[in-house]
Amino acid sequence: MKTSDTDLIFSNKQSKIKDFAFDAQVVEVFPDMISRSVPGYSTIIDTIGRLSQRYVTDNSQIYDLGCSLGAATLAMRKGISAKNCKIIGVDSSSAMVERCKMHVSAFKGETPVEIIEANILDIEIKNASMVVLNFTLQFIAPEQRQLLLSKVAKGLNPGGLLLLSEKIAHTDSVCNELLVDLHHDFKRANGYSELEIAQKRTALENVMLTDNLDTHLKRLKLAGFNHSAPWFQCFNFFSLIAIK
Ligand code: GEK
Repeated sequence: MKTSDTDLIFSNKQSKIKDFAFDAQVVEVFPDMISRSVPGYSTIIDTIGRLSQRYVTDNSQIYDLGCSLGAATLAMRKGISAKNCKIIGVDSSSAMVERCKMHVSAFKGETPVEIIEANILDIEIKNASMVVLNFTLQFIAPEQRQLLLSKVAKGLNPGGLLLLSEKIAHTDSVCNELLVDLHHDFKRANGYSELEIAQKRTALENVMLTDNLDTHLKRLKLAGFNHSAPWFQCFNFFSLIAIK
């Protein structure tokens, strides 16, 4: 059923497709958009909550980088049993931050949450026991990615955890094509038309640049993580854990 929360952004033919932006129009339909577009999104959010129970330690900070409407923040606030912690959610979209603050304050929770409008490249990360980059690194310029991950590793306490979810490009072009097509099937099954799929793909072309799995694992190692592994894959969507 289509309601006012349904993502119809690319449903009409656009004469010129602009680069995708996290603006007020996207914020309005974001929960519908992400759940119909990202396979396994709810599993990943649930697992972030479960990991926070295991990894968040007393007197530490937790960062949700590119927090959008705060889904991961809220899952962690529910999962954390450690005392005297603080969750810091950061997003560079003012429309997202405004809506995220409203959304987070609608739920009760013991752990305090601060939602900040900032570029994650500019913020300081310190005394962290857990950091989440849930489908955000892919929007950062490729030449800045190593720097960002090194900053995250530096700000994590020993034993601290990074959860990194990304859309990934496979090096084998035949398999990559099949996995991209299976993802499009997933979107078709969730009610997106061929026109919507094609127009969104064009809008993302310049703003979402994907890496392959090997690049991600090498980058995590170089950043200073002692352990890393993918824990989730569906088609070309991955989620990795990395431990300092
Ligand atoms: C979730 N993690 O629901 N600094 C801060 N925020 C940024 C930057 C930046 N440089 N670049 C992009 N963003 C969320 C989903 S969405 C993924 C993350 C998607 C923000 C951007 O404004 C958007 O809110 C988010 O990163 C990416 O678990 O829509 O595919």
